[in-house]
Amino acid sequence: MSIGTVAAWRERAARLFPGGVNSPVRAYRAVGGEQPIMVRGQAAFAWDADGNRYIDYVGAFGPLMIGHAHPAVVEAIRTAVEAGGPFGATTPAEVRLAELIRSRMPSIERLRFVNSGTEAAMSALRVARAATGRDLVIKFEGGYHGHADSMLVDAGSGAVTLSIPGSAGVTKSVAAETLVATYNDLSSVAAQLDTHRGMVAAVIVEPVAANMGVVPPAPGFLTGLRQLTDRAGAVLIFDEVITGFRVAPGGAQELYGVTPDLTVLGKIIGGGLPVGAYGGRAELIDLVAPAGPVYQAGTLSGHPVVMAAGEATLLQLTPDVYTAIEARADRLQEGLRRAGMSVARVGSLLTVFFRDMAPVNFREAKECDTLAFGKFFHRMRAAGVLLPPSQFEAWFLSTAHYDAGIDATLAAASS
Ligand code: HOZ
Repeated sequence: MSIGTVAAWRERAARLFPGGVNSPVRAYRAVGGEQPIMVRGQAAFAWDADGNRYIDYVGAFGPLMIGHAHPAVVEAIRTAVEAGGPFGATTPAEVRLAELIRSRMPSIERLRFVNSGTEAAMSALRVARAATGRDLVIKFEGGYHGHADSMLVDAGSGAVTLSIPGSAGVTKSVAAETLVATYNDLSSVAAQLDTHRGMVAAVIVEPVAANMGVVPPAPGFLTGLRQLTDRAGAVLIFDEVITGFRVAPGGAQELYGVTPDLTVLGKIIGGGLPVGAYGGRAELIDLVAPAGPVYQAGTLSGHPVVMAAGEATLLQLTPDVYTAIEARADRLQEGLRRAGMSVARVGSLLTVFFRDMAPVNFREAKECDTLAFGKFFHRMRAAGVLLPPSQFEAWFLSTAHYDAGIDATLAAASS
């Protein structure tokens, strides 16, 4: 059976989906040119419908930390599919994955699985509002927490890529309940908390900003957030959808030694299948129905196939894996720097910024030369290296990005 060409599939997709895609960044609007149509992935490689092979740094925007089609994940999925379900009932798979998550991220005493990071962030905010009896939340300019209405205010990721950081369709009253602070600037958070004393339910933050490109937290920033939220009686929510189980076995909260009240998860815990989770202190999570009055539900939540894929993935992520992947990420970073580029990296997440210095906040990130990024992107693509198609997304390394792939990437970048 012919699989058809990239051009043919692209044309069919264009007739069906807005912008030809089912999520905006992949439409390539930020880099120009046309989106690829992908048909296969194996380890660190992905192939398009014309048979072109790429070293893949998109990594499905994060979840594929052990690469495409890892045999352990494929086997776990096959076994789970053959066992039937979902059942509209609890299964051992979700209990096992939850126990695994809790053992690596001890701040998560209890949790609830959902189907996406968006749902997880939205639900965590609902819990924070219920717990505090307050309406306002603080997020950071350029921070991305999915597409729930209240989070599409000065948002990063595709929203900044497409210059729509505040979405049409979000009511003024909802947007007004979201206050915005500057990442890496504690005084901006303190000012919002002072101005709205006793009214802020939560501060939600990506502990490593990764949707304005990768911007690491300045020393003391996360600790400062912990102190400020404690003082204000607000809930501190870490959105670890990207950093969870990636930057360290216990996520950014382990790496930086700061414990949030609630954590939002996604990506890796589904092994590449759709998933999300929110968890944290027991008394907060026990506000969720049916234990408590915060309603949140999902027919497919805790889907046994997704849980099996997530468990198989996390079981592969032993401590030595982090050492190996970081050594390669470091080599990539150093090579790119030697080629004259500004690179920010935390663990196996990195971004090449087209700016003299890697940015420390969203204002600086927006100063990047996005046209130069577009040219670089296409040069790399022509050399068989597929990067996330926006200056404002992270590159994701996997355990399958071996030295030969890093060498080929560096050769392409320096050509
Ligand atoms: N939120 C995703 C990246 N951070 C979007 C990816 C896409 O549009 O496909």
